[in-house]
Amino acid sequence: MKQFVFLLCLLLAHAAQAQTSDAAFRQWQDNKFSMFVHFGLYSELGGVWKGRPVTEGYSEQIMAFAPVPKSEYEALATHFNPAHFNADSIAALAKRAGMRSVILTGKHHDGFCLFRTKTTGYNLHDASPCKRDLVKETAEACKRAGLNFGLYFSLIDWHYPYASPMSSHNADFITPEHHEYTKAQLKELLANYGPVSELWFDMGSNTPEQSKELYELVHRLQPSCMVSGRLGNDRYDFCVMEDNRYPDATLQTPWQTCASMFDETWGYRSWQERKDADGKAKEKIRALINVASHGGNYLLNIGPNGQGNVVPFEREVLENIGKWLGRYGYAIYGSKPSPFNEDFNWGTATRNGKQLYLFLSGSYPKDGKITLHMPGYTLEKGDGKMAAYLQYGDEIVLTVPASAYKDSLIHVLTLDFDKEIMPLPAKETRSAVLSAHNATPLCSYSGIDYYTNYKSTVGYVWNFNQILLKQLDLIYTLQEAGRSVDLTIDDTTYNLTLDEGKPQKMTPLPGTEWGELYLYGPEKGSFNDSPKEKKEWKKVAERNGTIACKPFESYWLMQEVESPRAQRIMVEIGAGNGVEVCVNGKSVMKHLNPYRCTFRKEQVILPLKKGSNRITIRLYNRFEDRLQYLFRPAETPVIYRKEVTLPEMLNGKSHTVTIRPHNPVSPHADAELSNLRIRLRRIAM
Ligand code: H79
Repeated sequence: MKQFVFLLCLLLAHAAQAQTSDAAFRQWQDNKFSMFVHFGLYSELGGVWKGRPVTEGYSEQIMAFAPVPKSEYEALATHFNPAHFNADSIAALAKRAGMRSVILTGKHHDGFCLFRTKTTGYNLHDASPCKRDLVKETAEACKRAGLNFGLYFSLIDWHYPYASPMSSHNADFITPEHHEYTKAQLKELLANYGPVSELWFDMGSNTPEQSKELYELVHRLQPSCMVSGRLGNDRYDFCVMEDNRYPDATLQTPWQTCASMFDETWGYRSWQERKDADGKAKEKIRALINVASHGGNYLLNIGPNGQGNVVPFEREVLENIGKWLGRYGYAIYGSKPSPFNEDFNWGTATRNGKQLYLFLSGSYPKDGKITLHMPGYTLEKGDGKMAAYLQYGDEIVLTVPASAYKDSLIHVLTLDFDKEIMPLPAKETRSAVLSAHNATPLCSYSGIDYYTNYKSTVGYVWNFNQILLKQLDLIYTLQEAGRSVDLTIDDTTYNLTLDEGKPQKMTPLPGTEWGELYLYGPEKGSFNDSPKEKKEWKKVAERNGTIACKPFESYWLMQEVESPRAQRIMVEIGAGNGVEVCVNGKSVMKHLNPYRCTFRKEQVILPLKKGSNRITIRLYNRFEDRLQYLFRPAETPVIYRKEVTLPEMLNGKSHTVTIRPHNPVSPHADAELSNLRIRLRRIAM
């Protein structure tokens, strides 16, 4: 058979889309901790309408949840006078809290602008007796205080007459008129207030063209302004988790968690039960540690009242956090994420140069011991008093007294090593076949809008031991054929095209038995929700069909397959806006389909174990009123093999291999490489 040996070309790395400079990324990532300020007409109502506390929804959205008639809500502007809103004292509070930037709600969903604008009279300067521009005041106060200044900007607008009507989900389509209105306001915001460190777009559901246009507009006017994930369609500089959510992994791209003091509201709520500020501060310090240890930025909100006063409880919480940062901020600022690939019960870590910082933010380890696996590192010094340190080969063992955890303060231990600490290798793969299933995924967050935003897999990394490495095979399906990938072996990146190499049939083993197909649903939710075990399965007669389905709803298919041995089988899956496949409870593939794609069929390889296997498929619908599905064994199960010969033999035992799409349209989009496998050839000695 003809041998396909491919010459490998060295890749010159360059970004697929013109993006913000590296310096802007670094500066933004160095913020670590920032202040969000939710302030607007809603602050005046403080979560109360006509004497009744509005318990539904967030208080900044009281107009929707009370509901408040539009004319009555807008009339609030005529006597809104936040005389106590003092931008300098807010900036001073941010500084005391150890925050590095302030992000103010320039315009929230209600459409009321805190800035003077020519686009509408519905702004604090022109509609209210105070005639102020709080964007200007805050931008200037931040400048004076040496803080970065950023703007929150809602992409939906309940005032603008030509926008989509108010909905229950806020992820509304943006009309062409509204898009123009947004552009006009952004031009003012980016021209009139000096440097804007980030534009925190929120909600709405842009088309890819709308997201692209706004992204480019921002960067044309202020190249260093970082754009938030909620602009959608993977057009953003930093990922944003859902409100008050935290990722469980270090991401490959800059990211942020935005959090409110209480999950229930961002805007001022007069009747909020606040209780203990020390406990709240500790909760938020833990959150900040969690975020920093995963390499993110933490944006913590305050909601001043209608007069513009900061709520004393919120002030106290921030000052408490500031005190903690005064003592232990060195372990947060300038830090890099934890070098470990796992989360621990005892707490977590960050690193900076040769120093490792351990945060005792979890629960006291049963035997008082913290064990760190750090091959190749020598501990030079552990900071005295609080713990005893010992090194046994690759293991570092700390003995920590219970008192270190009982203290009201969360303590940090510093360990000095002989050299700069790098991310430790991902778990070692012992198999000679590298696949999505034994890889460590490289993650980002990808999404069209708020409800589709999910943890994506942008690449895979493997570590393995092999003394001599010269040849490997890439094995893939028709699904990946034609794609261009970057394969990094140790420190060298090769750009390869997955062309149709050697085809090979992939027939299921005799004795593989397919059960009936079952369906469950519909169920509302975000695409990021973790798969739950469904119970009320209903048999479906057809392997392909169409079901009525509302936006934001998912259906699940369930298939049991009996396998005589462990094997991989190829199946065909058809779904609409998004799809996730789990085998025996483990997610093996998850991605959104191109924008508003109503049906997409793909080949997927599934790893089965010996005996009975349960395959569940989530069919996610964001936009349509029906959902077309397909699930069956692949009709032509063919895989392709491409032989790769390295320019020279690699010696040394331990290797790292990374695979990513070449020049992806967005650094956040899923790699869609879950079928790909890499077989390492043994070299005959
Ligand atoms: O400005 C804050 C929120 O008003 C805004 N984002 C943060 C930063 C936001 N607007 N819409 N959403 C977030 C989507 C959230 C929807 C839900 Fe809910 C949160 C659904 C359930 C909880 C809204 C609030 C509906 C019920 C409570």
